[in-house]
Amino acid sequence: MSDNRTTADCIVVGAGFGGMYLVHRLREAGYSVQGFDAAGDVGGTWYWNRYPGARCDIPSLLYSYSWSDKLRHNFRWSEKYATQPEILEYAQLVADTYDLRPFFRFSTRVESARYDEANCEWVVETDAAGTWRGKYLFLATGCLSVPNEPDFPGQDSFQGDSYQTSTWPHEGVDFSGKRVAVIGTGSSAIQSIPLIAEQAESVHVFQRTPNFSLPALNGPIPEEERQAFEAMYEDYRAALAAGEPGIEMLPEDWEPSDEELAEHVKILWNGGGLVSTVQIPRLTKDERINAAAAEFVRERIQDIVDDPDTARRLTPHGYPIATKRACVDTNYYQTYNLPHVHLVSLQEEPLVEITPQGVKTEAREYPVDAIVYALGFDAMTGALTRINPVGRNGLSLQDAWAEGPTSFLGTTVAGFPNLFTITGPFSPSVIQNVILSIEQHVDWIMEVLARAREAGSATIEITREAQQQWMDHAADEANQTLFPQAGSWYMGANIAGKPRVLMPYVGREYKQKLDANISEGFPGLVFS
Ligand code: N01
Repeated sequence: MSDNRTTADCIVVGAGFGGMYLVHRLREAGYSVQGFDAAGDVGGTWYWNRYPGARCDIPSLLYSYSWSDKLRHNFRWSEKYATQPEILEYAQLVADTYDLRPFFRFSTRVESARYDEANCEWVVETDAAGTWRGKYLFLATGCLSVPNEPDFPGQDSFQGDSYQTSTWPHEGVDFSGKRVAVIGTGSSAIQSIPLIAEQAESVHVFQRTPNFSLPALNGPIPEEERQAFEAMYEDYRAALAAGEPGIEMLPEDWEPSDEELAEHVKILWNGGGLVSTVQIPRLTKDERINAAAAEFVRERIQDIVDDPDTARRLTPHGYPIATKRACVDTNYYQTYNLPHVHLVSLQEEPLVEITPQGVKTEAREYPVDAIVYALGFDAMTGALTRINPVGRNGLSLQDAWAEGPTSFLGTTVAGFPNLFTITGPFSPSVIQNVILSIEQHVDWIMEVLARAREAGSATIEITREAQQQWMDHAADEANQTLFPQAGSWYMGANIAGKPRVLMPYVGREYKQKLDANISEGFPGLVFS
């Protein structure tokens, strides 16, 4: 916006799917809004993650807002799992359709925020738009938006080209004739390695922990599937609104015989993608069920990969399947059968340093022309603690979270009045379709704001007691699962020094709990 305002009712950080829906709803409700995003346009994580093969792992038809029939009818997803350019195109259509861009300043990073207790408002410092004040501050900063930066000895001396999957060059990269190293084997690497291998002269993949990856069975969406989706759409949306999964599931108390279990886990290979893991009840709770599923996937890796030694090194052990987010791939394991693709196990030969020529492990040096770092993110809390809002009594979020994050419902934090997080810690966020998580949070927030407006409240704040009750409940739910057994980014384990706690809320009926909070008059929230 080209006016000289420096105040708004609502300040929104992030122009991804969270920030866009929020800005739309706030505008509709008549608030003045100013949004900021460090990116040059809308799209959030899909603006930055442009590496080859980047796709969603939730079926595209579901990886869409449910609140707009207009968008649904005006956008035609081409494949079961959409590519990053197509998702970005969808995000741009959202911005165009609802005229959202004028409410954002792009290429503008929010660097800090402090609560001005005397005036009951947030004071936000940006790098390119000065200081802004707003009654409410919304952090729609995304769960996977702050890269885990490479920090290897010698990396600055490397004479070839270096890339990060999470900040890929917009113009793309041509690896033809190049010797390429890929460091990391999470979803980003697993999606990009087969495509990099199509171009490169050689690929060396440096793997610290083998991952479980399931075939996407991707392809164009058949017309009959599209029509079937349209036919069931209203029922599906009603199910989501009631907090139900919206897909057919086995009952949670399913107790299969060993034979039934062995038969059912085949769904991991013929179900296509992550949704198949959801269709195995108690996969992340029951050791027996999990072990059968994990063993089935291990056997498939052995079947696919020709070289027994490579197959052995690719086979995950030591943590339950789906407790690190399972990956979804197209030809990942098959790629290791190509003569120019090599797997280096960093468990067998730890990485020592990056040299001017390439990657050096304890066993040898691998000369390469390019290094792709696919090291993941400071997930779920990284973007929040980087802004590090300072709330009541000068307490910063980093200090408040020194022992681990705290939150009520994943939407608000005690000591930080009028501040809301979208898909914050202790909400399902990344454990379910994140677009759905976003909608649930924005819808709840709009109800809270309506109540504050009705009551003429200057502040909205969660009590420490209510927050603690939610945290205790989230911890109880977490402790009934196998998630704590894995060193995952869900647990903060991928970032040195980060407290270990299961950050996504893994209990059932989260939506019902949000709804109950509304219908019971927001217990725990103080409107004053
Ligand atoms: O990141 P990751 P990602 N030395 O954290 C390794 C979503 N996503 O960007 O496992 C050597 O999973 C690390 O090793 P380890 C999705 O939710 C979705 O790939 O920590 N290696 C690991 O192998 C996903 O889960 C899609 O031992 C190091 C890798 O780097 C999330 O984003 C696509 C290392 C990081 O894997 C993150 O995925 C892409 C070091 N110092 C992403 N540090 C879809 O399909 C880290 N590693 C939708």
